[in-house]
Amino acid sequence: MAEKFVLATHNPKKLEELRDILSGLGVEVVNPAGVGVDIEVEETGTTFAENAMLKAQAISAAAKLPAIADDSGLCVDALNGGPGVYSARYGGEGLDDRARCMLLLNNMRGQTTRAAHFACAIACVFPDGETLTAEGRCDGAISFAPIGTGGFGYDPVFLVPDKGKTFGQLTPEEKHAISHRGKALKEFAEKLAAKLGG
Ligand code: ITT
Repeated sequence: MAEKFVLATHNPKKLEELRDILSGLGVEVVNPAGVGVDIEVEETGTTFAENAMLKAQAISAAAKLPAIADDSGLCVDALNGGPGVYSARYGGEGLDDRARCMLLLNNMRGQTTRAAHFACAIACVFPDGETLTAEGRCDGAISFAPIGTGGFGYDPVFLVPDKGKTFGQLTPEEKHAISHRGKALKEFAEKLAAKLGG
């Protein structure tokens, strides 16, 4: 029987991407609610890797199952790497994805240096305490206006220079092939396959 993993995220769009990319792995993935777990993990770490580990540890302990967490964000050079680990909370609790994109564009007004990257840390914690980790990064630039309706979060304002398109204009498959999450999960999948004896 396939081993069951809990995807330790409350972000439905992120969950969809994680499920999509992990679907080729031959493992069963469920969300926390699917195993009766409903806890909010405080992201007190200062790095993506620390926060991913905090989430995976808490959910694995609560579910008594292996848990996979993603901590990710957008790091903008002209904003000294911000919003970074604060990407989900940029501008405060009341904002939605669209408002956060507009806030970012406002804060970038007049900036000619548009370089940015997305970063993703994956942590997987097993009930026996064993851990697996992986990281991925995708370089790009901040656009001058939101373009495209695909993806989530900052996708409409993240330009991929090679493609001349934002993440918001890519199909899910095109995004996964080059994204921070796609790259981190590829590395993670290799480590997991080695652990599971694949
Ligand atoms: P969980 O902690 O429950 O997984 P979250 O959305 O709070 O959900 P993070 O703390 O990792 O997750 O914040 C990640 C934020 O970074 C996310 O809310 C987006 O705003 C942004 N982000 C991450 N990956 C992204 C992507 O692929 N495309 C666009 N924005 C992304």
